[in-house]
Amino acid sequence: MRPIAKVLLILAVCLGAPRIEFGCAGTVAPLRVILDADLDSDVDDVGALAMLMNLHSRGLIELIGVVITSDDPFAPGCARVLLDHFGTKEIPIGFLKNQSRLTQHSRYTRKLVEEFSVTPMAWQSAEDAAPLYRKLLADSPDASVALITIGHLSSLQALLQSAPDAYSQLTGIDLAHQKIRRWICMGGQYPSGKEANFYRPDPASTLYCLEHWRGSALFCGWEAGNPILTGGSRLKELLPSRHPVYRAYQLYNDFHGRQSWDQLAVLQLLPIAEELFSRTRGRCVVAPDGSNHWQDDPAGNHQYIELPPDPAEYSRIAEMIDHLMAGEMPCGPGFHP
Ligand SMILES: [Ca+2]
Repeated sequence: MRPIAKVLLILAVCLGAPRIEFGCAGTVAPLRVILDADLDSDVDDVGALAMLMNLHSRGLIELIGVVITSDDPFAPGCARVLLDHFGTKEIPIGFLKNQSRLTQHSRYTRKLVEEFSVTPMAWQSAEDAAPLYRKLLADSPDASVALITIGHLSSLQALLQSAPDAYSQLTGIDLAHQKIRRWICMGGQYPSGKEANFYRPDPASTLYCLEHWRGSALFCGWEAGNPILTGGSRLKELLPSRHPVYRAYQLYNDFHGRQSWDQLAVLQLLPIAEELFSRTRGRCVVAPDGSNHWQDDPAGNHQYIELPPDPAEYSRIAEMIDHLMAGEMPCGPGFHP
């Protein structure tokens, strides 16, 4: 940490002020991250990807691939626009290709492709989701990858069901468990409920992934991201207007603010999340209709996050997320994965 930042942090702590300072750079080895997103109907996927690109561009993580689990044919091209804007043309994009029907239903994906692409990326040129997963994992050291899913789990199921191939002699399940150290999942409602990522459009994939996943999993439920409002006037002021993240939020609802379900999942990469959120250990049980309920178990390998008890903290978390989406970095060791 830079001396001035350290002084500011100490001052903030001493004064009991929850104020966040921004402008710090990272110094630690990067964690490898794969994002699996349904970049289409909602805009929080854009915010989550922007946060990851911020961390990646600072060397705090290494985003090794983005898997698009969506039926929007412009979603892969939109992801390409966002990644290219941050200068990361080398990050591969996967797409769930074996779908019977694709439908353009997003308020922003096609517009971003049309407005920002020199050569628009067609969905056909994206890699197929499961082979890309296999390639990325096979190229990674054991237990080195954090997987963040912020959409439905169809592509993850395809990975888990995949057979040995040229990338790896392991089955998909064995490859995933050998390489993925942490699975952070935006999905479900806790302690019980019915949330879209789990029940729409492919609840069978949720059931399959939850039944076959043997590693640790951290769930960020609907109720956690729901009161955290970002993407409003503050983000508008932080970003230049000629920016794909600015344009996505403008097209979505013209900066009227939006819940931060997906961004909370990305925030879990940072140590500060352990200070901000409590975690309950046990097991997430999913029904065939995609609804879920929680079973407490001190030895369980599932956890779900809970917001701080004081709602005043929500605005602090929202401020943090807006700045991270806008490419800024709060000061302090809690922001280094
Ligand atoms: Ca999402």
